[in-house]
Amino acid sequence: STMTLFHSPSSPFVRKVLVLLHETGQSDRVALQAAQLTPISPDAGVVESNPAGKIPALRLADGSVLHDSRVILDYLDQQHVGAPLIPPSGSARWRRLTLASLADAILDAAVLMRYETFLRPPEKRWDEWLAGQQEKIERALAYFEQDCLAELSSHFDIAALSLACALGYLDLRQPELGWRERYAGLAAWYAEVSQRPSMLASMPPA
Ligand code: GSH
Repeated sequence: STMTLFHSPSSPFVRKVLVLLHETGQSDRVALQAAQLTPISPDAGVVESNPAGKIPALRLADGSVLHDSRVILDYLDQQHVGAPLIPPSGSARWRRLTLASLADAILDAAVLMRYETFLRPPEKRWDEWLAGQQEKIERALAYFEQDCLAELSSHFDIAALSLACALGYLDLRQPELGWRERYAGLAAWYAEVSQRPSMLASMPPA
């Protein structure tokens, strides 16, 4: 393979890259390099490639490095000849990228909450801040449920795969959230898309 992806099996942002690679038939082009990292224990190899110390980062054949996940997905979507997963132009492009951004916002909030509860010493936790992150997730889910079900079902592109990875991450880190009880449309949609080979192949370990 010609490219190297800094990778962790539980990172939902990495999963977006894996899903796009699978959906576009490019999985064989990328070697995975395991990285274990948190904001308080950075990975030296990752930091060398991405000063932000975050994954995913993708090293190309010429040694240059791309990050973050949005840039990597944009790049990889231009490296195959099938139907693009990011609309190349027009209002569809901005709409689908905005929905993908909202899915990423769910992930940003959920990853920050994970650090707050898993890394931060209990006596230093800040409940209002956690509640604020949870509200972002709830508002985004409600918006997807109320306004976007038809759009999501139309095709499995950048917007749909980003939300699918976000819902998968909520199942992993917030199993008690019970989002399916409040968002039946999303639950039905996710039941279907989570069975796609790309989603099954990239499932995080339990
Ligand atoms: N906006 C970034 C993207 O879309 O790639 C977010 C990536 C991100 O937050 N990655 C997490 C990470 O590397 C792992 S899921 N965290 C380490 C840190 O924040 O130092």
